[in-house]
Amino acid sequence: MQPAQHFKCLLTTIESDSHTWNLVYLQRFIQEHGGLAKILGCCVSPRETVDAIKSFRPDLVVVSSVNGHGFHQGRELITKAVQSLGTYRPIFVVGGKLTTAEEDNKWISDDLQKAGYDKVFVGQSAIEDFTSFLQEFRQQAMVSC
Ligand code: B12
Repeated sequence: MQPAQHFKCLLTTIESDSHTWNLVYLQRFIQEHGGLAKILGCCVSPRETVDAIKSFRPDLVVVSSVNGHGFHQGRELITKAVQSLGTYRPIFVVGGKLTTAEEDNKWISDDLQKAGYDKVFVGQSAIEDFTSFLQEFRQQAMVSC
């Protein structure tokens, strides 16, 4: 049986990334935490993500990438989204293996948050931190509906 769905989530990736199991894993994970999660697919352009946000109107946008280009293309994506979305602004998070070096994680997190992401989930604690984030997100969604 599906758990109740308290928020809508769009699950997307960057243009170069063809990995898919990360998306499937996150979809199930978000569902278990009370979200309706729609996967856009692999190798998604910023334009496709922005168009899907406009039509699907999610509460949460999750960008997942593991091929090592997530920092640069994830940055491009949030820049485009901020420019294109106007006053409608869902929560944006990004995570996975965003570069090829674990030691980049601190500075890329800071940079991506400056560029517009609300949260960045990288490194060993990514799923644990995302769990706490989703629990809080779900609580807020239940209060506001
Ligand atoms: C399977 C696989 C492939 C398959 C993908 C098939 C498919 N349909 O998905 C194929 C063979 C196609 C492939 C291709 C490539 N791959 Co590959 N691939 C893998 C592999 C072996 C497993 C990935 C996987 O499915 N894991 C299972 C899922 C569930 O786990 P995950 O992806 O790690 O995601 C977890 C976390 O990262 C995290 N997470 C991910 N996103 C997010 C987002 C948020 C918000 C949060 C909270 C957490 C989170 O949560 C997930 C669950 O724990 C990994 C190595 C490995 N053992 O991880 C390499 C790996 C991801 N691939 C890699 C590379 C380099 C490539 C290629 C460039 C290889 C090449 N030279 O062609 C291409 C790139 C293709 C492209 N254009 O993107 C590198 C990436 C390097 C990096 N980032 O440091 C890895 C890490 C291998 C390595 N050690 O070098 N790959």
